[in-house]
Amino acid sequence: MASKTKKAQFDAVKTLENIESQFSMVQVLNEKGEIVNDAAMPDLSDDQLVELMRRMVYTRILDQRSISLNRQGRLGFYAPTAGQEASQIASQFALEKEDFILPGYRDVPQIVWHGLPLYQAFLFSRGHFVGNQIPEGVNVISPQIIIGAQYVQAAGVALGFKKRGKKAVAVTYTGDGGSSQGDFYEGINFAGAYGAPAVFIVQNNQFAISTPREKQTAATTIAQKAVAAGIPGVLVDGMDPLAVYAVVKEARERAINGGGPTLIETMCYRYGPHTMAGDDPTRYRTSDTDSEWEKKDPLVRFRIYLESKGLWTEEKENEVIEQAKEEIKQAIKQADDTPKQKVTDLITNMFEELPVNLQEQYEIYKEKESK
Ligand SMILES: Cc1ncc(C[n+]2csc(CCOP(=O)(O)OP(=O)(O)O)c2C)c(N)n1
Ligand SMILES: [Mg+2]
Repeated sequence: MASKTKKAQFDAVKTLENIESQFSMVQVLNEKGEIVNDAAMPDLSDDQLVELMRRMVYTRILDQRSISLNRQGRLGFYAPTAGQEASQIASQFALEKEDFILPGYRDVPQIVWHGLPLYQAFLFSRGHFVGNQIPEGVNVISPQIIIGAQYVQAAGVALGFKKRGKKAVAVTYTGDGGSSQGDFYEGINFAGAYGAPAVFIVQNNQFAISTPREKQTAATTIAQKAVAAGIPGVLVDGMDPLAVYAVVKEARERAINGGGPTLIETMCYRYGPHTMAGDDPTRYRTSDTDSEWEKKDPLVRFRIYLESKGLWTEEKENEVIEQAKEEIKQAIKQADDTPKQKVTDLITNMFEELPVNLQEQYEIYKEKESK
């Protein structure tokens, strides 16, 4: 006969033990620019290493210029990227052109390096429809503003690749805040259930606007959320370009070879404000924390490493900076030279066949705009 005082034969709390040991942070290049994990060192030629650095330096300049253009009123919506170059640029660097990127609003650099002309990224920032007209053969969609929505879309794109037998992956990005959204769980679960070739990246930059990571979830890591979806999860040093490249490359290989999706958490930091719309980071974080993270800077550690191999010099870096400034100038000019969008553009871009009421409005605006 069962006794009322019978002790439970299981201990649910025990399931939380030792999770950290399974999700210890992958690092290849430490803060001093030293290789600390030879086994995980990705197979990159000297030219590729230099190209990766060039893109990160370029992107830091693009961020600085975008902030300045925004302040001058020449750009609209802009979410700063400095501090996240290893997470963003090294992950895109591990992809092939046929892979499809579904970005969040902070992920403009990845889609530009994947082929979106820079002037169109600037037009997206201005809310101009030409910014959303992705050229044929550039496998990206416009940055998503709804937090996490791109995770569900990525699962769909990935399943499409699988059904068509295409050896390509869908790669999507969200933030630490995004990992609390329903869409995040639906996306990773669906892709896991269907073995869809997706790579889900969470850039954990420690804050969702002003909400710190500690308040986001009781989970010790975001990477461990993969377990519930039955897919592999990896925590990686998101300030280390070599480690980010290595884990994304591995996840891609697994996905195209039928191994299904992977969830990757990149531990990083955004140096700037959440967006240029006016939040003040000094209200929710200290300068001590800022400087702690600046010591981990991806450009600093990669520069030291490349210099020690004789692959990078100050002269080379200055060349890249000048080239970036010049190309950004050209791109903003091209955006300025694009005809202003009209109300009729809005209408015709939304509908293939106009409903009667819009047809009337279309005629009215066409008349007005012709003057
Ligand atoms: C569904 C939804 N809820 C709320 C918002 C408002 N919002 C914009 S950014 C943001 C924080 C997102 O933080 P995180 O996912 O960590 O990304 P980060 O901005 O740090 O890159 C919120 C709540 C939104 N855009 N969409
Ligand atoms: Mg965040």
